Amino acid sequence: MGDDLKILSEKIKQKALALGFDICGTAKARHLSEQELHFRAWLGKGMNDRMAYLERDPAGRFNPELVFSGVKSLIVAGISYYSEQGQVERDVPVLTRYAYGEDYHDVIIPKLRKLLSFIREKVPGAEGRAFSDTGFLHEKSWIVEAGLGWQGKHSIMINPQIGSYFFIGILMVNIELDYDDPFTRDRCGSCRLCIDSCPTAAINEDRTIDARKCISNLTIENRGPIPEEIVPKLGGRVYGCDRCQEVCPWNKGIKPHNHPEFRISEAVASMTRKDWESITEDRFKSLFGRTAVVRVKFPDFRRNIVDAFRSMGTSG
Ligand code: B12
Ligand code: SF4
Ligand code: SF4
Repeated sequence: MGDDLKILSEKIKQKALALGFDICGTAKARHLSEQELHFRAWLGKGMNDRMAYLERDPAGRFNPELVFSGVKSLIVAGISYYSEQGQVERDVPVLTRYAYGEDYHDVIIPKLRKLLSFIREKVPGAEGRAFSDTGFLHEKSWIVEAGLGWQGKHSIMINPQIGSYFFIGILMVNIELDYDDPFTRDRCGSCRLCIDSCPTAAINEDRTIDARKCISNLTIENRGPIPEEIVPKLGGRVYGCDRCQEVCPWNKGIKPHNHPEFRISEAVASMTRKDWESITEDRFKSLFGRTAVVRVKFPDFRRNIVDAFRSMGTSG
C-alpha cells in the first residue's frame, strides 16, 4: 500500500510538471493552528488595510477540512513568471512582472483541473477542488508543508531552484497520498536586503507586510486615493511592485520561465510615455483584457498612472 501511494504521488507530480508547473509537492491536510493565530494577530493590527475579504472566515484559511469536507491531501504547485523580457521604454510607468501575461488564475485553474482528471483516471471516485488566489485558503503556508520552500523575510515564498517569482496553485483531494517533508530551513540567514530596500518600509520584522504601506496593495487592491506620503515613493510603479524580489539573492541567476501564456504582449511592452498618458478605457481593455491588470477598474488605473508619473524622478 505504501509503495502504491509513493508511485501514485510520483506520477501526480510528474503529470503536474508535464502540464507546465515548475514545482510540485504533496502535503497532508491538517489544521495549521499556529499560522492561524499569527494571521488573526495581523488582522487585529489592521495590517490588511481595506482588504475586508481577508476578515471573512479566517479559520477556513488554515483548516482545509472547512473548505472541502473529506479532504485528505493537498497537491501544491508553483509556476514561474520570471522573465527578462519586459517593458522596452524607459521613463514610463512600471508594471509588476506578474501582470505581463495572461491572468494567472485563468492559466493555473485549468491546469489543476486537468491534473484532477488524471488522478480520477488512476483513482476512480477521487474528488478535488482547485485554488489559486481564488478561495479562502492561505496558500503560502502550503508551500512549506509540501516541502517546496520557505517564507522569505519579504513574506513571499522562495524555492531554492526557481526563486520567488512563481504563482501558487493548490489541488485539494479526498485521497491519501505519500507526503513530502515540510521545508523547515530558513535560508535567508542574516540577509535583510528586501527589508532595507522596500521604498515604503512596508515589511515588518515578523515576515508579514503592512498592506497600508505596500505599493502592491495601494496600486491593486486600494479603491481610494493613494496616500500622499506614499506617492513620491512609487518610483513610477503603476500596478504592483517587485522591488523586494528584485534585490533578493535567491532571484539572481534563475532561469526565465518558458510559459508562452506569461509572455508580455508586444503592444504592452512597447508602450510609450504618450501611450500611457493618453490611454482610454477601450484601449485599457484591449491592452490588458487578458491580464490580471483588469482586476483594477479603469478610474483606479488612471489614478495609478497619474501618481506613477508624479513619482518619477523622486527616490522611490
Ligand atoms: C492578501 C494578499 C496580498 C496582500 C498582502 C501581502 C502579504 N504578504 O500577505 C498584498 C496586496 C499586499 C499582496 C501583494 C503581493 N502578492 Co499577494 N496575496 C495575498 C493573498 C490573497 C493572501 C495572503 C495572506 O493571507 N496574507 C496575510 C498575511 C498575514 O499572511 P503572511 O504574510 O503570509 O503571514 C503569515 C506568516 O508570516 C506567519 N507568521 C507571522 N508571524 C509569525 C511568527 C512565527 C513564529 C511563525 C511560525 C509564523 C509567523 O503567519 C502568517 C499567517 O499565516 C495570497 C493568495 C492566498 N489566497 O493565499 C496572495 C499571494 C500571497 N500573493 C502573491 C503575489 C505574487 C504577490 C506580489 C508579489 C504581487 C506583486 N508583485 O505586486 C505582492 C508581494 C508583496 C509582499 N511582499 O508580500 C502570491 C505569492 C506567491 C509566492 N511565491 O509566495 C500569492 C500566494 C498568490 C498566488 N496564488 O500565487 N498580496
Ligand atoms: S511589494 Fe514593494 S512596497 Fe510591498 S513590501 Fe515589497 S518592496 Fe515593499
Ligand atoms: S532579500 Fe534576503 S532577507 Fe529578503 S527574502 Fe531574499 S534572502 Fe531573505
